Amino acid sequence: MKTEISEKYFEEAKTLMPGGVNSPVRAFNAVGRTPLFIKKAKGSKIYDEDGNEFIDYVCSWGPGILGHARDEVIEAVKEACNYGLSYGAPTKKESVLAKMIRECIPHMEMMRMVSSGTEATMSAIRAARGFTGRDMIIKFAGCYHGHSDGLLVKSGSGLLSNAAPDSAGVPKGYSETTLVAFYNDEESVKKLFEKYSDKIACVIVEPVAANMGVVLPKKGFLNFLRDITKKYGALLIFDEVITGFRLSLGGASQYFGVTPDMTTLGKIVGGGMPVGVYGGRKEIMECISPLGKVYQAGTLSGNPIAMTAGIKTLELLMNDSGIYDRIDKKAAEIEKAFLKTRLVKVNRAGSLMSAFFSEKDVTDYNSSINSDTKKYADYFSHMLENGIYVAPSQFEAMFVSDAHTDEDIKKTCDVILSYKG
Ligand code: HOZ
Repeated sequence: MKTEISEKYFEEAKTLMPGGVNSPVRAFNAVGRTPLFIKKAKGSKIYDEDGNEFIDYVCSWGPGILGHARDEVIEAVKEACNYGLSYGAPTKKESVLAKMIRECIPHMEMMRMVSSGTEATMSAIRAARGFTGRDMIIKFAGCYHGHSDGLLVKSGSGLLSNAAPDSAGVPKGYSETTLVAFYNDEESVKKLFEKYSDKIACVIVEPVAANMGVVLPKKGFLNFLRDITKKYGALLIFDEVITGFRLSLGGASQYFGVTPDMTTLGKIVGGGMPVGVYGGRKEIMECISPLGKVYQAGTLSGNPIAMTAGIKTLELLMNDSGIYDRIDKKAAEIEKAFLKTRLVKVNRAGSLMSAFFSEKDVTDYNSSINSDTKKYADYFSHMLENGIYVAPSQFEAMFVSDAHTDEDIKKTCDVILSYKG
């Protein structure tokens, strides 16, 4: 596989951006390789600057549920560009997208559009604090909710690959109000509520953890979170930046039948453009300025081009009753191939999955971080050298899209089965 051009571009990028990238995991540090510089993408494939072609299972870290550059989305975006790129003023499109979201996720009675998942979770927490008048929050070790100060405590994603789950540069005061519990461990949550009962504003959780690799909630865990937050007057926030519109039209809350007070969205809801959304019960969202006293704003919030990509993407999902079954079946084929190798444990929810190089089942933070990341790096190289692009870290998810063809899936399974460890 030729990589000269990517290598040359990376050398230059390193002189301009920290680590040569604008988001750490992209640097391929966790797999000990030089990142590929991508030239274009279409359907299930991405193409790098050296002319290599790959079947892509990163899918832009989740947004690409329809595959890359789906014609209808591209046409809608092109058309919208003719009318200007940004106004910093209300548009009809914001309400169109908001109504579609509310139709799919009815508990998001009122919402705000922002420009990233990080902004959505940060703002949801501020709303929860403003609404409850309490300061403390509970998050789970290994769950990643973007890079705002108070959430970079025992975090997942790139922080796990660097084996440094807490970021430098976060003042103590910020992290002191963040309490850390363990995913799938009810006792750890109970203890925090017993100790800080009326000080806890909210529990924020990825209903399917997908930033320590994919870890599924144990039966009853999400219901337990629903009950205990209610009991103590705290809000439950589902961070569905990854699972929203991925597991079902109603996301994880529909998939598992648990209704949180607030939900955050990103990735798919922007159809490949920078969009985040936070929302929930009307009485909570009425705390947001200019109605209420919780401030949050953004020049590019509700950007018309981003709204257009989101609307078209959701329209395609909502008008296609078979899509979730199709992507589930494709992912199940890949899961079967992984299991046949007997080299990995697989966790999967619909089209979202991880293969862990672990002897034991991966059910929580500790079993995830004890996976063999060296073996993962070796598997990553095997896949890449054979034309399959998977996440460059054990702790990121694999995403299957509707654009993956039967032929793609067969090739992917063959490459997995040819890996001998
Ligand atoms: N934190 C993102 C995945 N969980 C990575 C985003 C990116 O590098 O684009």
